[in-house]
Amino acid sequence: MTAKPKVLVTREVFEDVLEYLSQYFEVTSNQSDVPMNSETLTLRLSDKEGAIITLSDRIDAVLLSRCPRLKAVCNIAVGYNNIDLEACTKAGVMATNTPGVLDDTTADFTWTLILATARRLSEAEAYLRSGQWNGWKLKQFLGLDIHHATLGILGLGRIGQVVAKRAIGFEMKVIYHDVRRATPEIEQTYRATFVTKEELLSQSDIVTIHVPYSSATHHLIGRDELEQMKQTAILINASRGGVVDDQALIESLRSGKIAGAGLDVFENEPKFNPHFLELKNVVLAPHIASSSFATRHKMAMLAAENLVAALTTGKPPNLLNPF
Ligand code: 8YV
Repeated sequence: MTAKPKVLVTREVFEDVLEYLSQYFEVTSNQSDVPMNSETLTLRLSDKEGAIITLSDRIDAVLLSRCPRLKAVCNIAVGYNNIDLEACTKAGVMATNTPGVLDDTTADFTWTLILATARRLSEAEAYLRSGQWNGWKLKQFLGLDIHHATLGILGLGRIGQVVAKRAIGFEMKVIYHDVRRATPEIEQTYRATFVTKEELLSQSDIVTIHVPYSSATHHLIGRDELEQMKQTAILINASRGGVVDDQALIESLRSGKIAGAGLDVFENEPKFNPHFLELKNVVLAPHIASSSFATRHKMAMLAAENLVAALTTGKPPNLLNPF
């Protein structure tokens, strides 16, 4: 009997996912969930053929040069900016992600941020919890109406489309900008009108971002873009840290150039810019947009299925770098 291939699961996952992987592989897991720095990750991967990884595990040329047996790295995430795809291809390593299974849940959370930010929920709750509430006031925590407002979606991909679909119930006007214009069918289905980035920024009451992070989208929203937004508008980011220039956003929120922001992602997670904490007009979440029980389970299982397919057939369903 030949020995089973050795694989590493870098973070805690559901037990049934480990059981499934164990049918095919000799699994080293990390159920104690201690994050690994890049040296530890490299050492643990040096004798492995495959890995289930997450966004905090950086896979680059240096690591790959020290892990000669590695054939597949399978992200538990749809975003894959933690993986240097070119380096993987050069090293003959398959890389996969988990598209599709998290669209609804991530769009739902985007709406959680939109509503909470527009209606100033974090600020109002903090006020109540601190014992300051001493009576009803007509002008207390006046917020922004979502219904019939203009929603600007930057990136009308899988998640952006579901966000647009939810907007129909709020009878909103939906505009979008993307590097590629959507087909007329998609525009019709989601009742979304294509506009330039400048038009989107200046017309939207809510700007919500749904683009992947890359050098092309680094600081897609910076000082200039924030200047173009309405003073009454809010910015929502449940995509990736780095797409927004956090320092510029903090300055805009502080000076009232825009009304508020709802953020699930930050530059330098988890060590985000502490000045966010001083601001009342921001709703903050620790990168949990896809975190429903069902969806995180689907993501982990899909990553495991990708790894099994990669190491048994060489054809994982969500291969990012065909070669
Ligand atoms: C994940 C995400 O929870 O899928 C993504 O790209 O940002 C989140 O859904 C996270 O990346 C875990 O690796």
